[in-house]
Amino acid sequence: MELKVIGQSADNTAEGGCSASGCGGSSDQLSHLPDHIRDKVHNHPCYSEEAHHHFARMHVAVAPACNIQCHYCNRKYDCANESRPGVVSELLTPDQAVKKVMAVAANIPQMTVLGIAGPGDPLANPERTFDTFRQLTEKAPDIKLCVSTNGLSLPDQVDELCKHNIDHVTITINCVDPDVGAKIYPWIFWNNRRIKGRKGAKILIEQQQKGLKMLTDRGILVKVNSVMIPGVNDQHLEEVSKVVKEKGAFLHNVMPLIAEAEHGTFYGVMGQRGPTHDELQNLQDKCAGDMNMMRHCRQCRADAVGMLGEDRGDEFTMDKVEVMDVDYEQAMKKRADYQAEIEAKLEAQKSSANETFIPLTALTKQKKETRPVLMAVATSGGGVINQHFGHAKEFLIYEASMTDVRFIGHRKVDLYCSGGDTCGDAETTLQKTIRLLEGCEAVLCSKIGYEPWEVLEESGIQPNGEHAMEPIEDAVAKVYAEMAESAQLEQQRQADQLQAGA
Ligand code: CLF
Ligand code: SF4
Repeated sequence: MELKVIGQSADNTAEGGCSASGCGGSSDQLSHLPDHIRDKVHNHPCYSEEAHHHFARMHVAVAPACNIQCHYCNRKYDCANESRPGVVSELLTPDQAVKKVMAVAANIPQMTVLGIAGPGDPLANPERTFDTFRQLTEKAPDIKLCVSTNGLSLPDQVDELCKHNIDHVTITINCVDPDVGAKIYPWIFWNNRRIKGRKGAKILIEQQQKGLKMLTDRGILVKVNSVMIPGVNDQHLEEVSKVVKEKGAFLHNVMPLIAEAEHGTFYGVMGQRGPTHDELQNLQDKCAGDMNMMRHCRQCRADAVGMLGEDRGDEFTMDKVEVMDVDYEQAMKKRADYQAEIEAKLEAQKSSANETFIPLTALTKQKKETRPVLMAVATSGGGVINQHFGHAKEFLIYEASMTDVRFIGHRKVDLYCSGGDTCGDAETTLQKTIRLLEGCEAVLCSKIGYEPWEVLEESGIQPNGEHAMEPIEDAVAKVYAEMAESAQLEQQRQADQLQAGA
């Protein structure tokens, strides 16, 4: 039976809401939502943190043009609104996109959402975007439709979005102050003219805010993405969070700037840095006071396919899709059964968890005040610890304390072990992984080799393979309780105090 572990103030949900575990909806957080909203988010991997462990999304790259310029974007690369830098492998026509969606849906039963997120701005390519949505509404009615935009032409497109039953819209809003905007957007293209600097930023901001209000007035769920750019808008994003919340946005996703010189972006070339893990988490925590925060975003490519954090795009290139024989009626039935099975499993877990609610404090006899601890978790999905340390492409990061276990983000790492040929590089890659896990005191995985075990221990990170196949939050809570029992956390706290005093 699954053990549901809660903290001392777990019934104090008013304080936390989504922010209690830091994200746009774990199971408990969805329960306070009205039914019609819960229906929209419960299997959307971006709008629900829990759903991202179980359901997949895909993007189709049908929208090449853009009507603004962001300093973090190079047209050659995916739209940074919803992506990480990386060329789109194939630009698709709407007909090709529809074929691809149906092929993916037939082969990945967890796929619930189709998003259009670039490589330019979907609403700057309205014919291609809406042709794709129109065809999919008819041919694949079981798939949720989602779109992401910079917002410039959003107010003009709201009616069309409603017509196609688009229930989820993301707007990238990096500022509500044109002076800040002028540092992010060199120009916009508006009424057939290029408008530069503050004037252009002001128009963009007005359009974004107007579009946001129009959507929420119509009951469409809006997620706001913001790119955190240290020294440019980092101090300003709390204000953005307040403003968009007031206008009814459902979720705020503060993402780190990705800027490398080799991407050829203005920020990359100028050496503008992105935020550190701590800076990002601090800002997300500050914004969480006002808003539901998304912390599990993977800054996907505009042609991403699969669960968040995995990319199965190579399995569905157009040459492969063209020769796939898809019986969508049959596939739709299979998908419905598969997804019902996942839902039933989650429901069963929730009710058994409700019966066995155990406060975190009950897991430890340690009564002294203990400090919070960061732990890294290796998982390949399903909400359980089920991945070998050496096979993890990313680690989920959880913060455990005596009052809570909360998901706070993920960190991408290079593969430690990818087979014999790369063994010569193993040490370097392992060291890199350890650097990325900075701040974490334990790593939970299904298995781990002897060598990385030793190196992790030497680096002050305790490897733990004892909780394979257990639900993540339960396992994290148990490991925390063990650390508290062994007085490890208290001793460390005293050492920290001594050091601070020295
Ligand atoms: Fe795609 Fe975006 Fe829809 Fe999700 S992604 S259009 S809302 S279906 Fe999700 Fe990817 Fe983050 Fe976007 S993890 S980049 S938030
Ligand atoms: Fe690039 Fe997207 Fe910005 Fe357009 S909106 S410039 S495609 S990041």
